[in-house]
Amino acid sequence: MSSSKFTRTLVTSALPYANGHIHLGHIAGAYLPADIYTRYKRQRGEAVLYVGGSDEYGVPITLSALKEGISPQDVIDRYHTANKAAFETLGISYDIYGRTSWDLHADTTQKFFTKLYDDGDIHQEDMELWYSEASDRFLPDRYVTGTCPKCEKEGANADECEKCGAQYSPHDLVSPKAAIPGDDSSPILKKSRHWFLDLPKFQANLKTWLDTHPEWRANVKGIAYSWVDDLRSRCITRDTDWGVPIPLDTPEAAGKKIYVWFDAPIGYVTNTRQWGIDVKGDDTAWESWWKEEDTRLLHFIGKDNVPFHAVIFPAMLQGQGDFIAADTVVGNEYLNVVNRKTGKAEKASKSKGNMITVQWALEHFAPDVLRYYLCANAPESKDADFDWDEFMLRYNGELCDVVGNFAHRSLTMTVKNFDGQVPEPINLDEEDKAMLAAIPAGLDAIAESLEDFRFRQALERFIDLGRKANVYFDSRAPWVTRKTDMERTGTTLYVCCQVVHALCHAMAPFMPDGANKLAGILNVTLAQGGPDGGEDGWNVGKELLPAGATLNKPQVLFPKIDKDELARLAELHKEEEGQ
Ligand code: B3M
Ligand code: ZN
Repeated sequence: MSSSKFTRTLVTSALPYANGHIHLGHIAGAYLPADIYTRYKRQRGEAVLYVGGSDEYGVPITLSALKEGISPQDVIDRYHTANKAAFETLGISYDIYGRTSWDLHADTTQKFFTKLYDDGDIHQEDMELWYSEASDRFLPDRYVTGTCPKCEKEGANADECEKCGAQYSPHDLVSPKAAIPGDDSSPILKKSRHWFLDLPKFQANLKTWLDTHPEWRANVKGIAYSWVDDLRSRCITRDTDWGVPIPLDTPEAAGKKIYVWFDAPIGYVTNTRQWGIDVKGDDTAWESWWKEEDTRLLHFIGKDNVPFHAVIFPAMLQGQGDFIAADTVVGNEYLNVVNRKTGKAEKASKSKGNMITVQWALEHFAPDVLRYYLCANAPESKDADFDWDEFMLRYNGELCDVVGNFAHRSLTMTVKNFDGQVPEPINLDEEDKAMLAAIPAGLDAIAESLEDFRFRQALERFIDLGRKANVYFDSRAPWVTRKTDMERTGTTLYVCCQVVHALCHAMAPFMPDGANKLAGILNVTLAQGGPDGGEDGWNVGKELLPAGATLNKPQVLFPKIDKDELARLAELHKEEEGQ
């Protein structure tokens, strides 16, 4: 295990824009893997802190506000509240879910900026930018559209064309027009002072740091190296009134703000700070998480955010002088959606109406159901497809039929025939011993996959332990031996109860609701852990329940999804969320 030189782990998940509802693709990529990892670490008794929150600045938010005729604050309040609730219901167990609109965040961001500025890592330049005389304002990014200089299609963005994929300088956009409600005038180019982060200064150190991490996923390394090899200064300010103010007392900085991609990752620091204030009553508590070499910093993100987490933010951290660097950036690919009519996978997009929001999914499915499929089918090393039918088949056929069914038949037979108690084992034979030996081996194998961020494999290994248990159960046939040999039946069910107990602990990071239910039936406690660490509760799964331990009334852990109901919901989704 590579985590030995570390005594605490700081886990971050990308901060979703508070400009729309999070959807299942986001969950499969940046949130569920981070949550499973964090829950696992807590269970191990390792000190771990999981920070997340909303990303609340940037042009898309002001544009939404303009379109709806409401304030940017209204937009972020709406989506921050909705997304925070969706994460909670799904069991994404943040220690804090913060907001970049907090005053504390402006303070943290400005400190970052000032340190870089004072050290000469930020310089200023005058740029020529589109300006609307009609609205008396600069038109950043998506506030301008025009004709693509390459394919000549209309409706191209200021610096890229979504139709042909071309990227160009805003000056090359043909027939530019303002793209804000009530203003489609032709803008002029006007001079504006901006601030740039001198990324080339950090190039050598970034390269050395990347070289120390050959173990990263290939997709992340590839993108990171291609950026580091071609580093340019980046503009980190914008002509907008929605953002963190530039901490410079010059007339040129007035009315401008820091660019959202500069402040957003600093949100991780802010949210750690706020956590320290809330939980420890101490505004220095965050520092050990960001400045001490024995902290392991991990970022969980979607592929499109790799350059910011593997190059730009690391440079910003380096420039602070006393911050640690990330140990791993876990970047995920995309979750496409299979069209039920054509059977073909399509990119999830708002315009296709095939995005499944977490909010909608949770109205119709239990959190464990979604967590199971999204982990079993996570886009770890390549894109994955969300397929409604496969979703049902895998959940029903694996989690319900293998693990749920094994636990249920073992526990109901035990409770019914042995007075609600774990029976006494008499004469364990080779088959019993082999099954008992599979428990520590199985838990170790799952742990190994989790330590390596192979969440799909970890879940497969969990199901494999259930498969072995079913083979054992069928071979011992306690429903037959019950009629002739109660001793043999008791021994079999003793072994089965031990596997159920192990499955309960191993299930907890993936399907916390099922694990809690099962722990209640078994009368055992699952380790909670947290930022201060605790006892190792993972290996408790390897310990044996004593004969005579009392069991509570079994209940179905994972109810099956009905085929017709699934078809109805897939249709309903199209009506309610599709376009
Ligand atoms: N809000 C983009 C996204 O949601 C951006 C991530 C910020 S992470 C610091 O994918
Ligand atoms: Zn084009």
